[in-house]
Amino acid sequence: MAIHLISDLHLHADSPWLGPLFSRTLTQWAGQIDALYILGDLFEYWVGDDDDDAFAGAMVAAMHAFSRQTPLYIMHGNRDFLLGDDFARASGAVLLPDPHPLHVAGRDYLLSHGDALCSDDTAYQQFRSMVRQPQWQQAFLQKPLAERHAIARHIRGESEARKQQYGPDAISDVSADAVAALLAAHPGHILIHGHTHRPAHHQLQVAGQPRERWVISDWHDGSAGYLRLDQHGVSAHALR
Ligand code: LP5
Ligand code: MN
Repeated sequence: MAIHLISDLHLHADSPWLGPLFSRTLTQWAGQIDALYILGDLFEYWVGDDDDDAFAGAMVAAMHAFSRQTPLYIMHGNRDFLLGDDFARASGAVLLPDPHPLHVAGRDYLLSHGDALCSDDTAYQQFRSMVRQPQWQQAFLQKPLAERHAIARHIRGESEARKQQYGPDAISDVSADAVAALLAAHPGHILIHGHTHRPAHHQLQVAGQPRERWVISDWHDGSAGYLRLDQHGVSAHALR
């Protein structure tokens, strides 16, 4: 039994390596593993399943080919929370709720994108609760595609500027309290998430019990990675 997990690829057409590495990896893994889980932010941003962008179409086609051989699961990230049922049909991927429990080879895991755990980032959490409302999403999806792209690019710019301003630490990591609360609600589960771009294996204590939190690597500057779950537990690997 072997499950692979990836997260935070942020696929976009302007990168010479991201799309090709993703397609190549799918071809390599198809039929070789029991399932692939994508824990959010597969795309740089997603403005609706009706987007006719050729690059996104090619990525969706590669996923569809993969999913004919191997189960494919995907969770929303903060960049691609608008992935919907039409995307799921076209890609063959099953959309998962966040968090999602998973049992592999005798161990219990809890999968999440990770943005909901960044509870000290109150501006982001406000933004998140707005854009995750079905009525807000319906209204946004009714706007013309060009306008949606313009809004998404604007918010991306704001987000990058904000990160420059605040620097790398502070609020962009998960809050210890939010992690403890989630683990306390799921006794015995090993937490796996992405989003923070701080790949690591954390061992912590919650309510006097030893617990574990794995953070999946993002794909950036030509470097990429994944986690593997098998009979030995969790292991981190590089991709090329
Ligand atoms: O993504 P990243 O790593 O840069 O930072 C995230 C948080 N930022 C985001 C925003 C995404 O980058 C862009 C999302 C694009 C979605 C496209 C479709 C829908 C567009 C709808 C837009 C209204 O998630 C960042 C966190 C960081 O992770 C670390 O956790 O800090 O959060 C922010 O930067 C907070 C936001 O910047 C708050 C923005 C409020 C602006 C609200 C304007 C509403 C305009 C409405 C126009 C119709
Ligand atoms: Mn994210």
